[in-house]
Amino acid sequence: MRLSLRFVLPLMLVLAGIAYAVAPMVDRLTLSWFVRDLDSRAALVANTLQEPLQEQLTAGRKAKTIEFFNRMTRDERLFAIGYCAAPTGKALATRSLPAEVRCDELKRWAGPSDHLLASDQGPLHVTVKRMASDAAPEGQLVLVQDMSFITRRSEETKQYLFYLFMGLAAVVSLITVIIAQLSWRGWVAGVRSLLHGEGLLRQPGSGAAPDLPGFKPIARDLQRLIRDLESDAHSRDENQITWSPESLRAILRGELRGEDIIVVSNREPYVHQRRGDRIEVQQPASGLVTAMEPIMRACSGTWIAHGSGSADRDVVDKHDRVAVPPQKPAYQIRRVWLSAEEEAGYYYGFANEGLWPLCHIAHVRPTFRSGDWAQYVAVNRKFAKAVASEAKTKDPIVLVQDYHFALLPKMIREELPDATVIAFWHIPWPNPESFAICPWRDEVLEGMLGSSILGFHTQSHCNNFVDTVDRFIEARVDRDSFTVSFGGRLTAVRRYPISIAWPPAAAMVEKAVPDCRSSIRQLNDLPPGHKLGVGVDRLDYTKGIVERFRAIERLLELNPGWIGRFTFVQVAAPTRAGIEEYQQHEAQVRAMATRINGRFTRQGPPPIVLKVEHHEPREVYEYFRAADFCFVSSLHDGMNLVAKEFVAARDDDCGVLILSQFTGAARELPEALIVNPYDADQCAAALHLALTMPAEEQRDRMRLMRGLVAEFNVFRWAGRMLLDAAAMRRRDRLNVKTGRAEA
Ligand code: GDG
Repeated sequence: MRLSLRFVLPLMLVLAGIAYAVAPMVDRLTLSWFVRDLDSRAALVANTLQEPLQEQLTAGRKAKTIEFFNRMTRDERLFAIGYCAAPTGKALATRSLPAEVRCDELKRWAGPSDHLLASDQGPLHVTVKRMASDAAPEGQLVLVQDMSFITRRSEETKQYLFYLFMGLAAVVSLITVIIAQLSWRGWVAGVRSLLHGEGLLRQPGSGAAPDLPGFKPIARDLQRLIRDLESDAHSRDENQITWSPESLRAILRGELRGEDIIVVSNREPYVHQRRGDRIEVQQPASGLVTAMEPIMRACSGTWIAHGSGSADRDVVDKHDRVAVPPQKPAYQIRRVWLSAEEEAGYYYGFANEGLWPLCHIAHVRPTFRSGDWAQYVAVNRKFAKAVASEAKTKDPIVLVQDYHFALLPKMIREELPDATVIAFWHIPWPNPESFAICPWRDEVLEGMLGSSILGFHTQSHCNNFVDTVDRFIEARVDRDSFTVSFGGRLTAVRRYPISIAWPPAAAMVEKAVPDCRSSIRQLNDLPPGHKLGVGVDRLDYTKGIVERFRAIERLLELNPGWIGRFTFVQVAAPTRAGIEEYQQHEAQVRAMATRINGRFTRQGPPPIVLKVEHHEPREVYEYFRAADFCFVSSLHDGMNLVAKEFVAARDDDCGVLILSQFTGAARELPEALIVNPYDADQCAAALHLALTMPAEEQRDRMRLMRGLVAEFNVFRWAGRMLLDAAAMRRRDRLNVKTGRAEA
């Protein structure tokens, strides 16, 4: 309305001005037309009068002539008629002949443009025609015509003109306003669609956004620009933050305003075990737990996990919840109970005999059984129900962890359509050909695409996932934005390299490095100054422990001088012992250590000490601090946190990290000695290099690695995901709002 007034009023004024300026021109033009008409009319009248007038004059009937003239002037336009027999004397005329028209001054009206006479009666037109006869050779007829009708008509014309321009203004304004309104709405709809990231690019799930082809060429660029600006803003924000539990809490408060956060994982962060009549609390050996635990301490949500400890049921409340950490409770664990069959099918079967080898290129064949799959589906459903029952709001943020819960994102969405589901896949994602082995390939992919955000450690895992989706299911993949649109929903596939808490907990590093060196050597019957290497892993075939031992064997073959002067301690936490492949692997690792020790032990300590038992984190750190090097030889590893923990443990800036090129960590820690674990000679050379590396070089390398881990710590990992989730929630809310406004 405001727009219309702003536009219409000036337009009307302009047109009125034009009408005002044009009117005199039109006046002049019509006047000249009318004068021409009057001239020819006068000629006609004169011709008509000629004969009867001559007759009257010849007969000398003056009175009759005047009467004849009077009759003629009954015509409303013929105002007066007169006859001058000679240039002197009085005219024989009607009474209406103006006094200015005199016989002695007829020349005044003779010119072609001198016909006008202003009088009290209005404007008059005077025509003088020669009308000679024998009796009056200089006779002249005077015709005076009334011109007031011209003035009347001119006034009427001016009025019509004015109305015409006003009408024109109204019509032009109306058309312009309609066009402006239509195109404004079109723009608004178009820009709205662009901002929604919908419509113009025809993304499914966009609702009925209008298809405006004119916008298409710019839509992609605009979207990219918005994304770039967003990610620029993010990375600026990210870099400006010192990532710590406090900053993470501040983000949760500021960006998510204390929203409901739920974590779901198979493994629980604290396990209650019965030892005789005592209950012990254990922290499991798990990279996922290592990463998520400090996050949960920072944001105090609910962690839903399988209650696997022998005393777990004894310590929960009636809702199956227990507050942890035991010394200083900061968040809740909600335990989900699984039967032996469920655990066998879901955990040991589908997850660890199927998906785990499927996703790792470690040359162990995946085994898929339909019974395992059924349990996997049922347990995922059970956890989805647990999420729904733990949710305090209808739109919680749910962080789904790992390959045990590929179906959970979709199931959560069925229970809580407004939830923001962030799924993180802690292990690699294989290429499409490898993944195609899985008989429930499509169901797994569709389950994962229930996530709002799907995270992997590296870009190549993201690429593999997107390629797999593109190959096997009917989804729209956008490689610019790295999003997948499936079933009317969008999943952002993002790289979030995981890390560890920084700085490490004070308790982990409180014992001085020299003390750690001596106590660990003492503990393992090694002489002081004895060279020590460590490996810390779950006893898993993907960790390359066999290849590690082969490299040690090769080192001793190539450099026998190290025999008796160097020992490698392998801390191997038992894991998935119910699976035959793991039992065989453990047997193989044990046998190999025994064989190598048999081959290379002289009088001194053995080259390999194998500790197949669980260690507390503090003990693990003591090993890290005591060692000259740490060897991570995974055959394939999503990230590998041991590498980062070793770096974090070395606040003395000493120690060498030997790191497999097949870990995600190798992309972040190039200052490590990067090796191919399948190449025993290369690994042996790296071992030798590590054992002989000057302290200065160790320090230079270690400082760079510590800088990276400090900067890209686990709080940043979680913070980035949560910031992305917050941005996504803001965008969704805006879309809902603008969608409503459109309706
Ligand atoms: C998966 C991915 C990814 C080991 N032994 C003991 C023990 N550990 C701790 C280590 C470390 C953790 O376990 C192992 O973490 P990793 O990252 O090396 O490996 P996964 O368990 O396979 O983890 C992996 C990770 O998820 C996170 O996303 O990095 O790629 O495979 O923290 O110190 N801890 C205790 N006792 C032990 O005996 N307490």
